[in-house]
Amino acid sequence: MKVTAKLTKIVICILMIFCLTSCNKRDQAVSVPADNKYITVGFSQVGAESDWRRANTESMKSALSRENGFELIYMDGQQKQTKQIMSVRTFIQQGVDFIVLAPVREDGFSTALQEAKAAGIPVIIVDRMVETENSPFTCFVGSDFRLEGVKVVEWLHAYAEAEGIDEGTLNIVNVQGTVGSSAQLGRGDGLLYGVEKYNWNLLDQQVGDYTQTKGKEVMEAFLNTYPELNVVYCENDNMAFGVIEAIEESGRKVGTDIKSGDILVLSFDGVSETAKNLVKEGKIACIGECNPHHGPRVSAIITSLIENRNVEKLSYVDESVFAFSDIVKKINADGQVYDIVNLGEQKAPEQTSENE
Ligand code: GYE
Repeated sequence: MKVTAKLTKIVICILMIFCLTSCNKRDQAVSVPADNKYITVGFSQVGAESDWRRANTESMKSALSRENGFELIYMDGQQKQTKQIMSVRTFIQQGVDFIVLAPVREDGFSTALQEAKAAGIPVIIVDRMVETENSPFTCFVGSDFRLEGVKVVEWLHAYAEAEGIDEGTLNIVNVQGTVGSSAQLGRGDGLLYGVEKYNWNLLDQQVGDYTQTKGKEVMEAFLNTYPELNVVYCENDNMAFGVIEAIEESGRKVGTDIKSGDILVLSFDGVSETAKNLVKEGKIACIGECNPHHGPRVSAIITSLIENRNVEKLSYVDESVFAFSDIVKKINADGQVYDIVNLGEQKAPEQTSENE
């Protein structure tokens, strides 16, 4: 027994020495204080407005955990830029090793980012972007929101063609995300590209701030003003949930049969089961997927920076397109072909009788 206890002590000592030397190696590369047991990361999150955001927060928290060697200081911006700027300043005062910022909008962060730069703290921008002029940051990882928009737009065009729907009869309203956020700017741009290319009628665009409640409010107003509307381009799934409620309460039908008077809903994210089930039912016709799992990506970036390895300035994640049926199998967006993932009821394979 005594021998086992001694051996255990020796193993613990070896492990401690190993840990200390590897921490020191990190210290040399990015000036993490030598007595720091963990890499401290201040993360300013946008808020908790959607299922996407909740999944993103979870991904960040689990990747940047103590178990993985991080001390995460998490701050919820409650969708307010002033709160996020305050968080960045607090992180600077606390002398964190890294700042991670998911900016609620693109403009308005330059002073705070210049202050972080002056303090020598690397800033990683996640999910949405900041405007690039005068806003210093180390690198960005997130989505190409315009491309997401173009994919959904190309799906709608291909669907209209496949169904023989005259595109001049498409009367679209846009339920927008938070104004000035990259997701709103990019997806909005994608829609305008489609409207111009295919001569669709864009009736109106109003802000729903990515929440179910506001999405519903905006849709109620649209339904009152535009009886001719037959397509809703909705800049996230949670707003789409509100949109669907509003349509159903108004007595109109949500669905994909535009010629028979259905209102067709398009959306973004595809993170929650609720959203995927709505696609299955045809209540959301198509979703441009938006990937929220940035935690492991951010931790890999931090590791690379610590080890003085090169990191890409801008990295965009791969995303696909979900639809209610396989009537459209592929689309071409910005010169690249994407397969459409059919979430609709799969037809059972045809039975073949053994006696045949
Ligand atoms: O689509 C939406 C959210 O920035 C990608 O923000 C994100 C968007 C996402 O709240 O649901």
